[in-house]
Amino acid sequence: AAGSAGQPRTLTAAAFRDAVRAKLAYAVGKDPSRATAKDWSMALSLAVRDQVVERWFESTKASHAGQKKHVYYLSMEFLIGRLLNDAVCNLGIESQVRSACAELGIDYQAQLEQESDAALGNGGLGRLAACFLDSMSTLGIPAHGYGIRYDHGLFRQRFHDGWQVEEPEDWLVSGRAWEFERAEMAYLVKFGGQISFDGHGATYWRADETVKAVAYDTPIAGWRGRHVNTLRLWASRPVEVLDLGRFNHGDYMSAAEKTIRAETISRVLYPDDTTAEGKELRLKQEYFFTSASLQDIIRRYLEDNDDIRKLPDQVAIQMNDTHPAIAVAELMRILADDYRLTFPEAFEITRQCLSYTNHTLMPEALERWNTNLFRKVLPRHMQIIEWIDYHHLAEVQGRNLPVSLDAIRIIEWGSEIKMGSLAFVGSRRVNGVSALHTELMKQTVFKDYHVLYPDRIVNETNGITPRRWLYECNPGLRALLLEAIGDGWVDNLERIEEAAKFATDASFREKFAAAKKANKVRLAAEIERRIGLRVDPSALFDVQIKRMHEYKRQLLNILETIALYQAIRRGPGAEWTPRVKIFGGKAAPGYQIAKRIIKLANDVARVVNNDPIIGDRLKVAVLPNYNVSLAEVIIPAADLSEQISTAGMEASGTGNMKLALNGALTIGTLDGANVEIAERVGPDNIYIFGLTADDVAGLRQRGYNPNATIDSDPTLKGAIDAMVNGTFSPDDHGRFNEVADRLWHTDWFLVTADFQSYFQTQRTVDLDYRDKNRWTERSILNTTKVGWFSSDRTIRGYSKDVWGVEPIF
Ligand code: 26Q
Repeated sequence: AAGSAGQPRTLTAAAFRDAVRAKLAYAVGKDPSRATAKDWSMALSLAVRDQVVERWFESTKASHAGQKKHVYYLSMEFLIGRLLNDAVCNLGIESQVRSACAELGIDYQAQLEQESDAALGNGGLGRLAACFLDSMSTLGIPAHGYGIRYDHGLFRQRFHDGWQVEEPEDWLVSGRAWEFERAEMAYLVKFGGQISFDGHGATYWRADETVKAVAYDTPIAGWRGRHVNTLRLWASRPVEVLDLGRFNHGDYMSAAEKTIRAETISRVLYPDDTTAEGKELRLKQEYFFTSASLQDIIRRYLEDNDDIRKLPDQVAIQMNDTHPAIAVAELMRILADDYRLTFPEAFEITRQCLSYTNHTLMPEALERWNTNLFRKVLPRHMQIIEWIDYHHLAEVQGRNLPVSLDAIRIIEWGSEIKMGSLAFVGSRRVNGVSALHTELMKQTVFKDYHVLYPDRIVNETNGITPRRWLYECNPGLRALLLEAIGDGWVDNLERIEEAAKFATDASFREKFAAAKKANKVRLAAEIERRIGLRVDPSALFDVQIKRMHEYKRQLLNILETIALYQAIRRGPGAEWTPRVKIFGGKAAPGYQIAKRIIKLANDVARVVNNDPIIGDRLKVAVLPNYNVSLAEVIIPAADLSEQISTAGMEASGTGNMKLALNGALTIGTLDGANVEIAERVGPDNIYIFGLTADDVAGLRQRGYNPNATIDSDPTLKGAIDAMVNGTFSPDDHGRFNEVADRLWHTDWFLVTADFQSYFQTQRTVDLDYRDKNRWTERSILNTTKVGWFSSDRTIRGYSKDVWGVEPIF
């Protein structure tokens, strides 16, 4: 049925049922009697996809006709997860889809679980990009996401004897309903070779390797399908399909070599979000997708415009961290070498188009490229970066400002390119992702740049999409909110505060608690299914789900678990608040200490869970392969959200927002967005403990000595001792010596410094949880006071402060 944008269309359950049948027969090629669950799921997705496609065409037409400025979000990672239920909910066709499934004799929920989880990202940064796509469609901002279509996303995690084992991920094996290959949308991307000048101003780049970037498009529907944007992911292909010469000579293997070499670029996502190691393939990935995206952006611009100088009027390009920061040099190269603008002109235009989001201040995670490697892979870009560095420095020298020239160099010691500096200098705006993080950017990593460009750094506190992270993943709470306040909150999340007045309403409280309980029963079943552990759904569910990192301090949580275990053993007769500690998270494959901490969690879990003295007072569930789909089951069931990073180190956090929105109370440090969450929920509804970012800086400056702290706290000492005396590793007493040594000697992440405060706060949590009514009241206040953390609000901020675009809704 045709309808204009914004108009709800009618889709009957019967029509949809017939559409699914037709897809099963004519697209999947199966008879209902022989169709597998995967076949049905594919047919269902294809039928839903048709509903999205109509609106997609309209949106594309509307954004061409409207001549609005277009947003391009460049990200190496898009952690989108599954799409079927997301599309169904956004289009508002859930009831029709469910009845159609019932008539066809298939279980909707089971179909959802057939879809592979698209894990084209590591964690927060990639998931943020996915939430932004949802919000840009919901707000009606014409936008494209650009990234890489990895054959293999983030590795799958298994535990072998409690140790993390990585297995390749294979999301494309059974076909993808949501993407369209655009074989005709292809661009050449060059690497290596030589640069020459013809003496008349023209520059030639004779590359020694060329690959083809082929587009795959996924439509992203916003709330109620009013607008649909595109996620365009690039796959790397050889320019020539086969080296027939070699093949004919019987050299079959080497005939395929170029194909393999080319396709390697988009083969696999780098699983390391810890250290920015300067690997050639990573640089090629970064350039590959950035170059293809910029070529595509300029091609689209020139469809409706003829003056390349006016590019910034129509185009805003966002760099998600420095991973696409080569865009600064690539856009200049295209403007100067292909369109024959001068470098100063090209630089001006580039700086008007690009903006950069920083996600970390940790020195080891800031990207740097060795100049020799860089020159080998991207010789022309090396020249351009040298030009930028030289001219930028000269300009600053002329201004006589109180900055250190060494600190603002892009190329350090002539041997390393600092990508953060390149991105900063080439951007119109640079943003941090929480108020605290942005402040620290100004005071630390970008201090000197901030003196030079005091208006360039802005804050855009992260947000999350309430569609996926409440409406879709928490149907019980959704229904309760719809009944109490209608559906205005779904695309205007601050309106969820209208339900705050029910925090003291006995009947609402009861229903809210019942919804939480049902979610906990669901999670308990999932825990039993995955790891065979039975947990009591009325216990306090204490959740820490995030990548394994020393700064995120899973170790602090585990030490507290050990200390609690010891306390229960000493006095099992006391009134303990039953608790289930739930952990989920992957460690980068090369991050040895993080992997050992996973082993520690599993070892502690085994001992605690099998100790008859402990019983249901304490259980530890370490869930393997944490991903978006598992998050959707854990988050709605959480009572307590662990956000316990060393203050000053977590740029923002977004899991903190998801958990609070679903009614978990936070136990956390004053770090990242926790600070802003605390401001909004109020001190009575959050557990803040530990050192502040200032304390941390001061302590580190003075030189922290953990010995005294450990020696003076028997609880802490007892926990660390148990870790090294074999209590949890009877088969290998020394297994955790290195972990303990780090605590005794440097303790860079200040686990010991915060332990006492953390442990005490957890005991307050124990007492508070016993008053179920009061806890539910505070849980409701968390849900209803965090509406500001919608990614819709974040995207409005970018639109106004960074991109200069107007949302159409
Ligand atoms: C860099 C170079 C080479 C290989 C990999 C990488 C790499 C990949 C991923 C570096 C970093 C990442 C991911 C970083 C990340 O997820 N950061 C998180 O971003 C969130 C969204 O802003 C914040 O909420 C988190 O605080 C921040 O840790």
